[in-house]
Amino acid sequence: MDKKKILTMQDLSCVGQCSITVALPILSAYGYETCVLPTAILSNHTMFDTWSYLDLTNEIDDIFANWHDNKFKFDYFLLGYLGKKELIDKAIECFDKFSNKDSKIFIDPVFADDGKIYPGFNKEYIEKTRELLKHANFILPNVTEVCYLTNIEYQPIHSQEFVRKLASELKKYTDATIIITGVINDNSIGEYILKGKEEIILKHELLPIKRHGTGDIFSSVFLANYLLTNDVKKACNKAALFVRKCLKTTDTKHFYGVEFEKVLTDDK
Ligand code: PXL
Repeated sequence: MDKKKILTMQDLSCVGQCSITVALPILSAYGYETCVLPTAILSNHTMFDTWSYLDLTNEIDDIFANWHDNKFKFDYFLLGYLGKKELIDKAIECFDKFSNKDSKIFIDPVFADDGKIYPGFNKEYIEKTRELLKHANFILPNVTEVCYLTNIEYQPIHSQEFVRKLASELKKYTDATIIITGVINDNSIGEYILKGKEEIILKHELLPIKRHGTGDIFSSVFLANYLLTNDVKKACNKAALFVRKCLKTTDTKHFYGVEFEKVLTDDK
């Protein structure tokens, strides 16, 4: 049988340790053939004061035509930051054209954090994201993203009742396994997972450090470990541990991301 292929579709931020520049090295280090569909080239991620943006939406039809001619299919799709609703249509087209019958779709609907929406996103994008989530097998939104997706007001402390309500509202839009990340409660950070009717609550050590790109790292490590174990709980624990190691090892002066490269060579 052919080796499995992952396709990750997200932006290429030249500087910033996020999206493709973390997904590609992480998934490759785990031994997966990882293909990329860069949706835009940014000078750096949008948490810096300024950035440039080259939109690649118009290139995608050509890329798809050649993938079609070359008969490529992908076994797993990993989506992160897309940034434009037209790209959500392209993502759905990509699943239609390049899935095989067992392909699985993992989506981190990146557009907000800490109670706030990222620059450049709006209501229409959020509406369109709900459409995208219907196609997923696994979704990994953070608490803020779920609040926007479900129209529930954000709260900084995430009680069990609050996240349970978020997940049950979100379930109206998708049959995917829901993994709500960044659940902060009782001095812990964790995930609230809803897999069918099964609820799994994971808690880990909360560090007093916050850095950009950790959500993208989480979803890549989650995917890599899910493919190894077929176990959502184990994969989440591995992803959380990886992120924690990254945060602990990152120099305090390194403000815009985490030095995940130092953790990549550790035993998987
Ligand atoms: O880490 C998420 C992300 C990815 N890509 C770009 C971003 C962000 C978050 O702000 O700006 C371009």
